[in-house]
Amino acid sequence: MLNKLTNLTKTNNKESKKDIQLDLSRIPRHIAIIMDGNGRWAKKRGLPRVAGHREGMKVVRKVVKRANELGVKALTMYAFSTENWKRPKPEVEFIMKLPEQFLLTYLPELIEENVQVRIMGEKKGVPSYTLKAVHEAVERTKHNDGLILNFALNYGSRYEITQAVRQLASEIEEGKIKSEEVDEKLIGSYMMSSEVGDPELLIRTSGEIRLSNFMLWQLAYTELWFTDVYWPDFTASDLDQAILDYQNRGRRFGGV
Ligand code: V0D
Repeated sequence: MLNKLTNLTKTNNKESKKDIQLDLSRIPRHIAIIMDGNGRWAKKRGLPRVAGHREGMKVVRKVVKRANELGVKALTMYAFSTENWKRPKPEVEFIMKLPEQFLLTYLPELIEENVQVRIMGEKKGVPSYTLKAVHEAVERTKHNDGLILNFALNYGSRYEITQAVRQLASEIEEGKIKSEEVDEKLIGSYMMSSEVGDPELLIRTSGEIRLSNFMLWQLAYTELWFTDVYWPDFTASDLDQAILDYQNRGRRFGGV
């Protein structure tokens, strides 16, 4: 039986054009993305690092649009890690204003496209103006039922696991749960991403081949895809390529 196929045109360096075929019946439901290389992108152009973060925000918008067209159900984007506080204060302050910018510019489009904004991470330490913007995005899209756009903000995976263990331990102490009842499913339900489930595909841009404390529990069975492209240069066709590679891996190793 043939699955539905889509023809996409991929353009490389404005010269070579290559058709890529995506199987629309096998699109990953949940894609997680480590949006790395914004600062390096800016430096390469002689711009301040924050210019890269601003450009990176525009790419979030483009990727959401493409993912939505392809029928992806959830995107988890690593926006700010618990380690990112070590950066220079002005850079952190700039980044913390991006959610507000993002809303002002893109919220109407996101609502029109039926996107639901969600957040995962530790609220403590995040400026109130950032939380206000994020809260507004979540509130104003909570009645939508399309693509879930889940931002990991002040997120660290070991911290998340620690919280889950602490919560579980206290419920065991209180006698609400028996230790024998603790299994993988139960542990998973204590993770911040429990609503969106595990990603089938992880994308990391900018050439680093590591997970950097991102979704360690959830990535157990995930296909990992790395590219040298800096996040501000990432395009819809890079997303298509990542999904195509994911589908080809499935064909090699999956059941017949
Ligand atoms: C900077 C590249 C959108 C990565 C993308 C506060 C680093 C741009 C948001 C955003 C960031 C978050 C929540 C929300 C609406 C928008 C965002 C941060 C960084 C950290 F409800 N882009 N973006 N948040 N960058």
